[in-house]
Amino acid sequence: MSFETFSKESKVKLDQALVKTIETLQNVESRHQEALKYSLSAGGKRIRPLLLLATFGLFEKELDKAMIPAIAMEMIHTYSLIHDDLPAMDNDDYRRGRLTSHKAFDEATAILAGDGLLTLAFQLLAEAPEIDDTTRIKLIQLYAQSAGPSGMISGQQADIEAEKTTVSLEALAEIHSQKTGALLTASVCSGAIIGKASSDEYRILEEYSKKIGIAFQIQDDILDVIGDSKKMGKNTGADQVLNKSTYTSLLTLEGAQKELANYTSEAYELLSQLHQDTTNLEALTALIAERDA
Ligand code: GRG
Repeated sequence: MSFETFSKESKVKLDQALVKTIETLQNVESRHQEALKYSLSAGGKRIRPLLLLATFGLFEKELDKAMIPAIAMEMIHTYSLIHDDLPAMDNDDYRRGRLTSHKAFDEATAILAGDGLLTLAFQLLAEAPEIDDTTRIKLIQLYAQSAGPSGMISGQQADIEAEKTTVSLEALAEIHSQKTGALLTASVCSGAIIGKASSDEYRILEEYSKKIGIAFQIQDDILDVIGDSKKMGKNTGADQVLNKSTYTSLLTLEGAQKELANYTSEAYELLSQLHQDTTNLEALTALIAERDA
């Protein structure tokens, strides 16, 4: 199966599963349900669930077994975007080409939508019938660690603190390995866990995921400089803070592009150490490094 077919078919399945999960929830207040559906069906590249499925696909052909962990990951990512867009954080009006949750609804509804998605992700993992209990515990641990205080939350807090000062390149990489990288790493690693990768395969894939985590952020900074089409509106938040350290501010645009190329080629090199067909992961690596939004 080509990457185009894998990606197209998987996105259709992911979109359907996300909407169906929200529509079939029991005892849900209607405005909350509407807000959950609004943010989950706003599009988005679905990079994290695709990474999870592509990694799992190295080990098994039938991808359905990994579908619930994949949508749970997308829910955690979507929660982080809803909260990141809030007035207290980045104060953004647009996300994924439409109004942010707090603009389309109101702040309280957006906060609750984020809370709902984060919690629901763990409920789905706990209930997933296709997953054996040992795998389930590993996934719950990994998702909590990557999204929580030892992962994305600390990355976000460190990013806010870094606005007050100039940070080194090493510190910047550390911040983004948590803020942006943690969920990307967890996506790849969960695909490897569900696929029962050997310890050597797991180590290679984890290292690979860290490279693409940094590559993702460098390209995000590059897009902020060369014309960011994704925001489609005012951004008064962190990315726009004067003198904020970014890959482009620390390295220049050209330097950041070189750094991106270095991380990307290291990612490809790691994939080449695997014995499986890594076409889909290679294509996702290219997508991360070359995306325009
Ligand atoms: C507020 C809990 C909390 C965490 C925020 C990840 C994060 C931490 C904030 C997101 C802000 C941001 C724009 C970070 C830059 C990288 C990033 C995560 C971009 C958005 O991810 P994409 O490009 O988005 O995968 P789509 O819409 O395609 O899913």
